[in-house]
Amino acid sequence: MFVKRSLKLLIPGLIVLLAVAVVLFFLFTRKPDTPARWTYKVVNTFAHDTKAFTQGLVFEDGVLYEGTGLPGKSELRKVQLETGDVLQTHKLPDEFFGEGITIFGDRIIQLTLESKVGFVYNKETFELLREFSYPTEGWGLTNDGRYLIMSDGTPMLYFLDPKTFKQNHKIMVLDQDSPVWGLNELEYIDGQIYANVWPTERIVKIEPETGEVIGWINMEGILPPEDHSEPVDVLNGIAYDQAGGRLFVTGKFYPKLYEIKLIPTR
Ligand SMILES: [Ca+2]
Repeated sequence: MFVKRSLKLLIPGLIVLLAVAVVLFFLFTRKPDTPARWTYKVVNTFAHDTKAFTQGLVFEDGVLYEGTGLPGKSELRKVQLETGDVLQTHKLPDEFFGEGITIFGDRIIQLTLESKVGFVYNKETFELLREFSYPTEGWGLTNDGRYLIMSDGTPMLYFLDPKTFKQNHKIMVLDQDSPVWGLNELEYIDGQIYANVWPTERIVKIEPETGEVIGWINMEGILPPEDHSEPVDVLNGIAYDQAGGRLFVTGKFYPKLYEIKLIPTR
């Protein structure tokens, strides 16, 4: 009698345990989800300098900071959002091809394409404070508040110590097991990394812990045909206004900079 009663109690418990085990098995052994898809809506359009070969873009305290590329034409700039006016510049020596920028505290950090040299500036004065080196090419740059995060055109993202500029760790960006090549300009937004994918009109959203692609933003048509004046180049440059929740994008030599909203398509 006692055994029967125990079994009566035990069996439902075992069934619950089995159900939990099955759920856990599928949760932890499943393949990565198909990435989400977004398109965009332009909510504001601003002027952008058609001489700016945009390689880095950041928004902070009401102004844009922009890093531009090409030898002899590379600069660090402070730009007024509303007018596109260049408020402050620092020109790089002619041999350097400027790349991604990020703001970390009171400093601005800027990469270069093939020189394997990065520059650290005073955010207010643009005074060059120091240089550092890294072993790869330099493409995009952002930070998560703890590490600098850089791309080099491969599927890798490198997490650098912001004081020593040494690599702490790296991740490979995978879209359901396929490496995503051409990771370019970067922006860290609310715990996710957004990256322009060179030379496309797509932005990829990345999970920083694993490198898993969690979404694709299709930016096709962002530059209307009437604005395709030569020598307009590719979409590049993502900046986020944390306080205002505004997302900005532009491109190399683009005449416009856009504030966009993301629209899920599935
Ligand atoms: Ca950026």
